[in-house]
Amino acid sequence: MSTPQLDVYGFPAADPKATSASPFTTKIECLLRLAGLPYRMHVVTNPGKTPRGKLPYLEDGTMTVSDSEHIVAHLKAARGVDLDVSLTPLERAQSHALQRMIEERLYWIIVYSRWIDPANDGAVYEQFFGSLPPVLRGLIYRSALKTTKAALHHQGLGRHTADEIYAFAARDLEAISQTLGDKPFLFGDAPTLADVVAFASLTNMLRPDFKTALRGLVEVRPNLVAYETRMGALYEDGASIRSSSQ
Ligand SMILES: N[C@@H](CCC(=O)N[C@@H](CS)C(=O)NCC(=O)O)C(=O)O
Repeated sequence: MSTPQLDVYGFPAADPKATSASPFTTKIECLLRLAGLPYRMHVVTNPGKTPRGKLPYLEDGTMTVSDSEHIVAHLKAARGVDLDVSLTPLERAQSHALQRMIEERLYWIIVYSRWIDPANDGAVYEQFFGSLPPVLRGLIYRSALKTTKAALHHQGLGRHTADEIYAFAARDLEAISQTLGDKPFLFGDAPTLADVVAFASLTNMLRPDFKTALRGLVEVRPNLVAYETRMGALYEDGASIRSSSQ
């Protein structure tokens, strides 16, 4: 029996020079590319119609796997993808802590910087909803903005000032920068899952055309800028294994 095709469902890029606007979608694409596993990409714009209301999700034959963390576990169990084989137990623990910081805190700061920061007023409207018919655009944008504001409020970040939020980001970015030091990748000479996760967020801070203080906070840390370029080259090298669903 032949191995089933992998189908990834995720958000599109906000602009042509960027990866998916969703760090979690970028993470799965990057992991598959580093692992050399061909996949078919399905661009989805309405996460409300997905199995758990979030992107990305993966179809592997008859199995549907939602949430990037479950997808990583599935790819390890079903396809033998494990970028962390050579990490020590201590490095695995450090990698886990870094990933949670990036995905559970920095992620929300990216969301804040795009949707709420007054510097970006209107940018999300154009970049995420610009392709919708004009009658629907305003309606869907206002509903998504309301949901995003509520999510940031409940998460807690939305209760702070912009200066406080970007000060949180600076500390998180400094932690990544110090962990990286002058090594090519976070845990040495080869990329691991933590690099995939860090790249997915850093590239989303540097590349898309949002006026965000986050870009400046990355740019003052030259090792992070060079690292994003290094990971970006690996990501691009794997582009040929992606096919489009259209
Ligand atoms: N823990 C999830 C987070 C996924 C997530 O937050 N996805 C966002 C896009 S970056 C999403 O689908 N948001 C749509 C919504 O909440 O309505 C994962 O790792 O996949």
